[in-house]
Amino acid sequence: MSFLDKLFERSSRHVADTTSRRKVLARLGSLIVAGAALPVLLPIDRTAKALAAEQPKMGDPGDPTSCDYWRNCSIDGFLCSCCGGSITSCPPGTDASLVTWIGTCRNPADGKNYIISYNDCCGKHACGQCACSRNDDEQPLYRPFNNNDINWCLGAESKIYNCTVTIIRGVAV
Ligand code: ABN
Repeated sequence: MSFLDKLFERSSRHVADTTSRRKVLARLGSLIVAGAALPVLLPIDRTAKALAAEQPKMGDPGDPTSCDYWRNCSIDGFLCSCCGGSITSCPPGTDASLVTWIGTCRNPADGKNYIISYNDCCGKHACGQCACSRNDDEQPLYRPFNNNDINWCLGAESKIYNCTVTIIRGVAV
């Protein structure tokens, strides 16, 4: 075989090797897998998404500093929105308890029942503002798992109760 024949054969084989359908598909597959993994692996700030999920789609009517506000249907405590925090965030210097009282409240804007957790904020003396005691579906204290007159900070690092936030956990079905 002449030198030129060999050269052409080798370069044709190289082109065939690197552009085969199988290779192109394999590369395409790798790109798709890598593309799907990127949003999971990168440190993307998802706070906005979490907050959007936390807000009921059809509105959130009422005054969050009032005991009559719909999310407060089963609360027993001081509203953090009157204590330097908000309905969903603890005041500076306090941390939310992980164990909580759970209630189900009807949002008048869309007529749906939402599961609400009443997390106590712990670490500073009792706020003393906007004391609310609505207690829908509450049971007497001798049934402690169905009673909300409990300091949930007892399960937190600091046992000192400051106020309570009301966080939407989902729609009740
Ligand atoms: N969960 C609110 C609370 C805190 C301390 C004592 C009673 C109720």
